[in-house]
Amino acid sequence: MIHEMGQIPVAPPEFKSGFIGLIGRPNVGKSTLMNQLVGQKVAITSAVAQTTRNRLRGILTTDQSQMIFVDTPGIHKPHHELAKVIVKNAQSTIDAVDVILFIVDASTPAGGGDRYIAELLQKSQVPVIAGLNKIDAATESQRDKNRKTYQDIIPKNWGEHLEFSAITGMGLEQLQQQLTAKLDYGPYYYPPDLVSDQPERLVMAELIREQILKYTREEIPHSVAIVIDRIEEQQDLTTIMATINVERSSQKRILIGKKGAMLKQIGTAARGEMQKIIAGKVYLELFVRVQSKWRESARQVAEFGYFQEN
Ligand SMILES: Nc1nc2c(ncn2[C@@H]2O[C@H](COP(=O)(O)OP(=O)(O)OP(=O)(O)O)[C@@H](O)[C@H]2O)c(=O)[nH]1
Ligand SMILES: [Mg+2]
Repeated sequence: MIHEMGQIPVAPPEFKSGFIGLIGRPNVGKSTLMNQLVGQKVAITSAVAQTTRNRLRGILTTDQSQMIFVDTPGIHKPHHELAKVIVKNAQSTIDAVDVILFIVDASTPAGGGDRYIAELLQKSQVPVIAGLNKIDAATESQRDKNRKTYQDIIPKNWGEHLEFSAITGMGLEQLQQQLTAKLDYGPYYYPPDLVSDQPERLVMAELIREQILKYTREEIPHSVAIVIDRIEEQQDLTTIMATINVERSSQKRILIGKKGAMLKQIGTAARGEMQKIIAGKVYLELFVRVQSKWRESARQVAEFGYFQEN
């Protein structure tokens, strides 16, 4: 049965669907979990906190359900305009979804950041499931100790918390069951074969940013904004031109590296990732430009594609 739109089928009776917000402090593994659940790399991930800057959707469709995961930036205390916008977007997700998965890191004890978010979630009417991620990264006795600290901040009316590993996949089947149980009957919101609704430009920009997160240190990962200037598609070759904006000329020097070595390394790695999702070859050209203190400027933050989404 095909809907008039041509792509979205009519859901069978008792089909469940809905939006599931992935909420937690930075670096707990929200994006890694979303990728694992939908079975594809939809969001970039890294060991650096504050990797995710945009709300991203990853879609998992089975015969019985369609779960739309909304990955959000880690909620933290914002120190500049960029952080203010991205944290607001994470917070406004809370009331815009059907279920929330509150994710914490089982390999460390609960901290002030987790407590703050737990309190925020308690004020909302949306049902919450709490999940302890990274259980592979702690010994059993560490896990026991940390679990107690999380039980102190997780309200009893959220029900039993779940434990899993986004990396190994341990516990994820049960997580999926619990999430589906919380969803109502509903339609297909997206065609069944779609895993992400991100525009191509954003995907390309994120793949470049991912390599910068991997190869640079300290303030640089946080100081970059990627703008895709042009995408040209010929038969077997896609040409992509992008500008990496940084805040200081010292950062530009580091990003370019000795005789351009760093930029080349980043470009080669990003191109490899791009070729995994684009059929055919990619030619990637990167420019680095200094935009002094762009993260402090509301105008420039918006110009680079970060704006309030509700
Ligand atoms: N050992 C282990 N590491 C994990 C697990 N899940 C995520 N990680 C690692 O934790 C780091 C952060 O993961 P992300 O998925 O980027 O975390 P995030 O919550 O999306 O972070 P922000 O976007 O900054 O809010 C990465 O180095 C991941 O590989 C897990 O289950 N086990
Ligand atoms: Mg993330």
